[in-house]
Amino acid sequence: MVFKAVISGTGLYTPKESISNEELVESFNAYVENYNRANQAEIEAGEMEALNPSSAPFIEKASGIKSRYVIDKKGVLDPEIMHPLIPERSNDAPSILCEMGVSACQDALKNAGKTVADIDAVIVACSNLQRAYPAISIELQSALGVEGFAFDMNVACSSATFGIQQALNMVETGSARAVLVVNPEICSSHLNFRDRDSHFIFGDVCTAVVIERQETATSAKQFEVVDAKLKTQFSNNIRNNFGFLNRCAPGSEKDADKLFVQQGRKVFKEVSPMVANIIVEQLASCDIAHDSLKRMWLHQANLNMNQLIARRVLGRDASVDEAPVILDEYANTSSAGSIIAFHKYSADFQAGEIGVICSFGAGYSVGSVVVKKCG
Ligand code: CO8
Repeated sequence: MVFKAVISGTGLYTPKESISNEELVESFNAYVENYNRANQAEIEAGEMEALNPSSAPFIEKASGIKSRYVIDKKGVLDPEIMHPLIPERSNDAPSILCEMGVSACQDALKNAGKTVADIDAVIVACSNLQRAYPAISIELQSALGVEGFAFDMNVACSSATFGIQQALNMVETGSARAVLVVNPEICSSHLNFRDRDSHFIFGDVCTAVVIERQETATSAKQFEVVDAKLKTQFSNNIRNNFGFLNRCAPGSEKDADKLFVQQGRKVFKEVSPMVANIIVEQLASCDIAHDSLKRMWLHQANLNMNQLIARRVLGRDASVDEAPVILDEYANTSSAGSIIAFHKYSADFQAGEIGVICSFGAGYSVGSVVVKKCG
């Protein structure tokens, strides 16, 4: 059997607390002052390097980020702590990723006009999972009351689009009537807030997407999936070595490479043309002229990067209407970024209008999904 698949609804969970660049920089610079004071003798003797302060104008200019939502503001901003404080929960209580997922899924189901009885599968697709097993997706499936099956997957920032592609396969081949793809991202927990080059990059959020057969879809918000293209190419330029083998190399568990590390400039230079080429080739293979593209919901890592990609695709500068920006408010939320943009900026689409949801990041990985508004 081959069924046509549509994206019939999206959902968003946004944490209550947010941190401005100014607040983040104040905390970082307090840490720098404390560090330089504590190591003054060694620094003056040339035995240690002094740390440099961060700057809010630099952050906004280099990335386009103005603020980010976080699960725990107090821990992140305390110069003595500089990470979120998220207490462990008993095994009988829902995990925090599951809780975020329930909220985003309820929103997505409402927007799709569906109930849990219509869903056959749950995919949790995100950059970092809080435990090895049981799968967060199976816990979420149970919390929602979904029959059928669930699994977790991770392709870093491209997890959502890669998850959508898996859901499309399931719906099109008939192994599931409808699938929830869920992206709980607590990026603040694997960000090194003591690293000046990257302390401002990430935020926390959860998104969810309902993919179902076109014949069952009733939502006014439904988009036909015209094409989905995935591409990966190995790179060490974005890396996090946290994992279950860390304890087997005693003493290295707290090294900086057990958190997010990147060569930001290299990523920018290598990934931007790769993404633009993939979108251009995909549109050509779908016989879609670039001037009939209404919008690109791009991965939200860096504003300058998105403007460059959009310019290469369109052959001219893109307006914010053509390439909407949410990273000013949310920062980089890994796999959720392009879905937040789609969630917030797709209601004005008329039947037949076309857009591209495109994510890119660690791996490298690129996932590009061409969608057309249904009538
Ligand atoms: N304040 C003031 N100055 C600074 C700061 C700061 N905070 N940081 C750096 N500088 C200085 C540097 O020292 C440098 O000074 P100088 O020129 O004197 O040497 C100057 O500013 C320029 O530094 P950079 O070259 O590093 O700055 P860039 O212009 O390249 O901007 C960015 C840095 C914003 C990081 C940029 O390179 C970027 O955004 N690149 C793209 C990165 C990207 O897209 N990454 C995707 C990663 S996300 C992903 O795949 C998901 C991973 C899984 C999720 C992980 C969750 C935690």
